[in-house]
Amino acid sequence: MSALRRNTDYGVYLVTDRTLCRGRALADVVAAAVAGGVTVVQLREKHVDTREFVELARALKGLLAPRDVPLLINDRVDVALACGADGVHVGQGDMHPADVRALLGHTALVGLSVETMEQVREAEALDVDYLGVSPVFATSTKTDTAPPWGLDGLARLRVATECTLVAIGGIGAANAEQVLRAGADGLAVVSALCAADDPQRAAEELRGAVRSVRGW
Ligand code: TZP
Ligand code: MG
Repeated sequence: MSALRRNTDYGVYLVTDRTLCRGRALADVVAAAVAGGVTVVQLREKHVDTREFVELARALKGLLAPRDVPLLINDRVDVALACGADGVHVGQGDMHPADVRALLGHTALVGLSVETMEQVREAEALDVDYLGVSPVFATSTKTDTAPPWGLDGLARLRVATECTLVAIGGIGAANAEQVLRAGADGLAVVSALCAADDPQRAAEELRGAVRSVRGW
């Protein structure tokens, strides 16, 4: 297993959404959030043409590489390859994780969203680095989701699998510790960072929750 796959800390995982950045440049929001302690960034673009997606990805990779923060691309293996990203995150309807792995190779990060226990069982047989527990809570950022796992569902998942669990959906400073105590290894957030008045401070708060639950 690669050093990247062994060492990546999913503690504070920023998933981007330019529409929530309130007119600020995505790179500025990401840079501030990273300064506050974001450990992984996923570029998620739903309504952009491919050329612009690659340009955005390349710019973010240039920003993140010197800071040693891995960049994942949502859905698109071709975009990840073009920009030299560290990995790809896919959902259940996207390219199969085995095909993503075959295309990206064994050093890359591959994440998969799971919405049911059956999907978790299937995922355990796959060579993925983490499962996105989606959604933990209902969220207005993404409305076409499966029913939320809730803290109880997350806690059940924690005892049912040894996979790395990254919780997503409705997470912010107010509930971060609860989500971690229920068993999440990491917190994936969109609006709590992209739409924050002060993304650096918001990231610091999430990082503080991770530190306090992990005991360091
Ligand atoms: N997948 C499941 S919920 C979600 C995604 C991309 C959006 C989470 O957004 P927020 O603003 O952190 O609730
Ligand atoms: Mg997807």
